[in-house]
Formats: sequence, structure tokens, C-alpha cells
Amino acid sequence: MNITVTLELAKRLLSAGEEPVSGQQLAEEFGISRTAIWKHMKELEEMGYEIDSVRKKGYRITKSPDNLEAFSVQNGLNTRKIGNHITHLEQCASTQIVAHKLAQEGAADGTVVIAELQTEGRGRLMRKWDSAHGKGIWMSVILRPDVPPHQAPQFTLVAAVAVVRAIQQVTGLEPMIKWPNDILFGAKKATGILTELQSDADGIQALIIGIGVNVNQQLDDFDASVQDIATSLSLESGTIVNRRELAQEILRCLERYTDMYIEHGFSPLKQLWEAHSATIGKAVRARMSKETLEGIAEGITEDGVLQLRTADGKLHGIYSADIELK
Ligand code: BT5
Repeated sequence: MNITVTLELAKRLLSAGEEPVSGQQLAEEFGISRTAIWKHMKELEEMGYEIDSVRKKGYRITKSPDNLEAFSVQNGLNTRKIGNHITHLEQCASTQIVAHKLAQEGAADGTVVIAELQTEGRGRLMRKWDSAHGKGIWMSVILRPDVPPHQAPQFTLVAAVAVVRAIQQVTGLEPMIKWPNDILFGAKKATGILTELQSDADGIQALIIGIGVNVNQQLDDFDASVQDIATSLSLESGTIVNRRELAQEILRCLERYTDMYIEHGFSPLKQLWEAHSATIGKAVRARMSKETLEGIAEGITEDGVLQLRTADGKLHGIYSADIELK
């Protein structure tokens, strides 16, 4: 059975929506027999699709499996550019690596790479990102904004707002953002964001925004090293969350908020970010490469720099650090 044809058939039926498509018509369009069409339908059912075969009228997909195949994410996505091109991989080392390569080869603004499994998912400073098979959303989005390189870190904050909004929308949960890149429930991390940059003398060539969302892991799906610090949307909500719906909403929100940022600057995003912040107003410890500072996180600047006031009354601008809430 040719899997590409099977998936093309799924795409064809999904684009027809509620309308059944006859076996005869599919057979003609695909240049194969009606029996072959029937066999592909059985194959799709094995993949987790639910197919209604209406006598005389044809086939209709009533439910898609929980996968992040490009066409099922694109179906009903309705974005202008983010997600127009999606590369979906069953497995890769890291979607960041794949996206960097695609960006170098000229991939369009808004191209997305999604994997079911990452064997070498990475966090900041080359830390490991645990990416269980089929349980999360492991994706990288290539953006080509016309902004100077020093604004790149703001995209991490914009992406955090987008992911929080999408999680709220799809699950009703209320996550918080810990500066700069963690999305938390209480003290436990459900999402990490990693923004990487390709730039040259002309400025930003591409931003690669890596988003890792723990969606349906149960505790023992996590690597032992993160079991105490990680959580998933399923653990928080007590239900299984539809990864496809969530991935779509993240892409929509990412488009909405990056557009807002590019048109109106950081101010409106700063307000949204602060509204979801777990950091502002709190006593924190900021570990940087050379020093550690303790104090009250007073806010973020228009540039997304964290403002930390130490006990001696001094205000420090923190550009990059690991923050511990005390
Ligand atoms: C991050 O780094 O939080 C950024 C994570 C970005 C992951 C995405 S997945 C798609 C794309 N492809 C990639 O290869 N990466 C991106 P950082 O702030 O450095 O946090 C890393 C730390 O989080 C680790 O050292 C662990 O302590 C913890 N951690 C690792 N996996 C986790 C998980 N699944 N859930 C919660 N915490 C985790």
C-alpha cells in the first residue's frame, strides 16, 4: 500500500469536509481502482481515522487521529503565512536543526517543522529537552521579520504570550509565564521556548522559534531527570488534549501577536505578557553566567529586559538568566 496515496486521500476527504466523496470520483482522480480506494480507507482507519462510508454517496472523514501531519494541521488553519509550509517528521534529532537547515536553503517566512519525537531536543545553552513520542508539540517556526538583531529576544516573549493564549483558548487552563521563556503551572514547567537567530551584516536572515509543549504526558512519560519539575496539560486538566487543535491555535496566535509586534511595537505585547507573568512583583534569584543576583522583579522594559531591584535599592537590567522564584 502506497502510504503517500493514503495520506493524499485523507487530505482530499478532509478538504471536502462534511460532503462525502464517491469511491468512483476518488478512483478517477487518483487513477486507481475503487477496490484500491477501499483498501486505502481501511489503512486510514488503522491509522486512527474514523470514516463514514455513506452508501452510494461515498466516503467522509468524521474524526482524525491525534497526529500532527502537515495537512491535518493546515486543514482549517486559516493563517496568512505561518504554517503555509509545514514539514512533519516522525522523528528527528531536533526540529531546530532541521529548521536552521531549511532557513539556510531559503525556506519561506512562516515555515514550520514539527516532529512526533525528538532524540536530541534542546533547550538554552545546549541543555536537553525531553520530547516524548507523540505526547507533545515539538515544533520550530521560521520567521523572517524586518527588525534589527537586538530585538530578537523580544520574540521569545511574544511567542510566550501566543502559547499561553492558545493554551487558555483550547484547554481553559491558566498558565503563567516565567521570564523569559518558561510556561508554568505553579512551579512546574509545561512549555519551553527557544529563539535562535541567523543573521549577517544585513541583519536578521531568520529567527528560529522553537516551541516545546508538554501536552499528553503522564508522569512516567517524562525522563526521570525532569519528573519533579515538569508537568503537562493533560496532568493539569485531567483530560487528553487534542494536539492538532492546540498546534493550530498556537500558530494562529503566533501570527496574530508577531503581526501586532511588528505593526505596533512591543508596548501592547508587554501589557499582555505582564498580565500572565509569574515573575513580576516577586522575589527572585537570577543566575547569570558570571553572577547571581537576588531581589524583586519589578517589570520588563520596552525591550523585554527584566528589571531587578536588589536590597541595596539598585535597579539591574537582566538580559539573559535563569530565574528562580524564591
Ligand atoms: C527551554 O530551555 O525551555 C527551551 C526548550 C525548547 C524546546 C523546543 S521543542 C522544539 C524545538 N526543538 C528543540 O530541539 N528545542 C525546541 P531551558 O530554559 O534551557 O530549559 C531546559 C531545562 O528544562 C532542562 O535543563 C530541564 O531541566 C528542563 N526540561 C527538559 N525537558 C523538559 C520538559 N519536557 N518539560 C519540562 N522541563 C523540561
